[in-house]
Amino acid sequence: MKRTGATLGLIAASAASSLATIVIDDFATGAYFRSISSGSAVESQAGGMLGGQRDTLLRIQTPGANPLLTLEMLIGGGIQFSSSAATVDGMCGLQWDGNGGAAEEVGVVPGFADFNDIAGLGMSFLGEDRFRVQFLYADQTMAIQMVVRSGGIDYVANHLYTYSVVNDHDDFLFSEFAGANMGAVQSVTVRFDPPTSGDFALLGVAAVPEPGSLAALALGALVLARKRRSR
Ligand SMILES: [Ca+2]
Ligand SMILES: [Ca+2]
Repeated sequence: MKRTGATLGLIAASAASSLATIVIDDFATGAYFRSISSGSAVESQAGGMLGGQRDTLLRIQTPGANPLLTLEMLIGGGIQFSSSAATVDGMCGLQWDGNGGAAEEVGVVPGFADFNDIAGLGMSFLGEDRFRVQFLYADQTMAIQMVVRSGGIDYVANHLYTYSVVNDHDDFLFSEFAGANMGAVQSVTVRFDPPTSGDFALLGVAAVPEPGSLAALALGALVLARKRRSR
């Protein structure tokens, strides 16, 4: 069994290294801590994430009694959104646009103002086929909106996500952003909107290649391992 695991691991590792996963943010840099009891906060942190900075948005939607929302990023521990009061309804957003500034959008949909006139990330994701939002946990079903900006236009996809197992993830296929030029992406934005008292933590956001080839390799390894064991 030990040998099987090692074989699988080796094959998976070599396959992974030949496929191009682009880490957008693994929350290893750009430490952050912010609590609000009213309104919203839009801020920017510098670090080794894609584009060299991340924008954060924290907003109280319905305050309830004694509202307190916190967004905290501990180095190596992911980023955590927490509602300290059971009656507060909030949301948060993360944006990578390669621009050191951040501003809040005024409108119906809470979010970031777009910097229409900048190249932004100028990023090509042509070697990948989906964005992966990696969760550490989430205590309630939440709405997740992902926005890809290219050619000065926002392409939007909406999910309703229910966390199920440890280290679960939610994938946004590029096909959900029909019309977006994934070869020249200006910015990537994710908005998390949990219901009242919702908490969640993220381990990372990445653009990953189509997993078919990796799955085929893993299956091959399994078949090989079974043959060995049956001898
Ligand atoms: Ca909410
Ligand atoms: Ca920015």
